[in-house]
Amino acid sequence: MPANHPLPDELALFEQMLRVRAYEETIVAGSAAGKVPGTCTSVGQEAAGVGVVSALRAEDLILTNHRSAAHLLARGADPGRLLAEVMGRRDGYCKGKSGSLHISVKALGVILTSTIVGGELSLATGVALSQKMLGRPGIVACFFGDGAACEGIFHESLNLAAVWQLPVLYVCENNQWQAFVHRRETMHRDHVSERAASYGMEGATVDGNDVLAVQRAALEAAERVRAGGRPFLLETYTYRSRGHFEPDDQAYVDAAERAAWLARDPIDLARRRLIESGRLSAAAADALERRVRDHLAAALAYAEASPYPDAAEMLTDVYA
Ligand SMILES: Cc1ncc(C[n+]2csc(CCOP(=O)(O)OP(=O)(O)O)c2C)c(N)n1
Repeated sequence: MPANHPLPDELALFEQMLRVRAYEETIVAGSAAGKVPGTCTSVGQEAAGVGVVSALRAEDLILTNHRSAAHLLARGADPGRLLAEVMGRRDGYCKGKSGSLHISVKALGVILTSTIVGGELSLATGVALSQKMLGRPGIVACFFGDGAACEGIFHESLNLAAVWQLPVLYVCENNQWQAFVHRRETMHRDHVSERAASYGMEGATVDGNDVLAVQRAALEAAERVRAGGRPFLLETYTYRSRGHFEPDDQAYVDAAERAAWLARDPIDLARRRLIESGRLSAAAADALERRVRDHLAAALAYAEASPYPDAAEMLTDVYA
């Protein structure tokens, strides 16, 4: 069952973030070693993804983008099957045919990953229309970046969802980067959420590195979508700590800006808060981290042991 019943508490959120970080670091190390194809990681954005997904219900649906590990793992995806998918193996969630950029896990309500930047925006609007027409209870959570928010499809999708009163929680993960371009070069304002007003929609920005703040904001936003049957634009303000994809030397990144964000690493913040409040000792936090890493090592071994699909399967389960 997808995570959120009961609502994950601070400790559970911390563990989920550790899992996402360990998963991404497995990809970073595996790609450096030539074992795993390089891909886009969400290091630094764990609180933004985990916090929002923790606020969703089992019947809610998710559409996401190329930086989707936190959404999938927080929803309950198995890291071994995700790694197998990224590595093109038969035991991957899409039998190794999607890689990380198109993965879907229908059993968990993750309808699709779009690598067409902004593609998920219009598709989420369409999925929400079908939810409404069929009288289904789940709302649709749509994750996208600040770069996608600068594309025309953002306007069309949000405008239509507002006019037709569709149950979509649009979640902009404003991680300051759009591939190799800083968002300051494509946006005059710092925040995407303020655009909601122009659609007659509610919007809010939350500190995307504070997992509890994200969970609270997402619970409130999702409740408004659920109760009012209308869209909401939530912006999680965060930072992409690593490059656009692996490998990427980040030579184009402003070192001072990166250092300032790294000092607010979401996992360090959550760990410190748990220790200061007495909920967790430093030794217990270290042990938890080791357990999560061991689990990821086993997940990688599982993925490596999974065979490649047979050549005869090349044209099955695909449209084109
Ligand atoms: C329509 C389209 N244009 C360009 C690209 C190449 N591209 C892939 S990711 C990316 C940056 C997207 O930035 P953002 O939406 O902020 O997401 P982030 O990568 O920061 O998570 C670009 C330009 C693409 N995949 N699709």
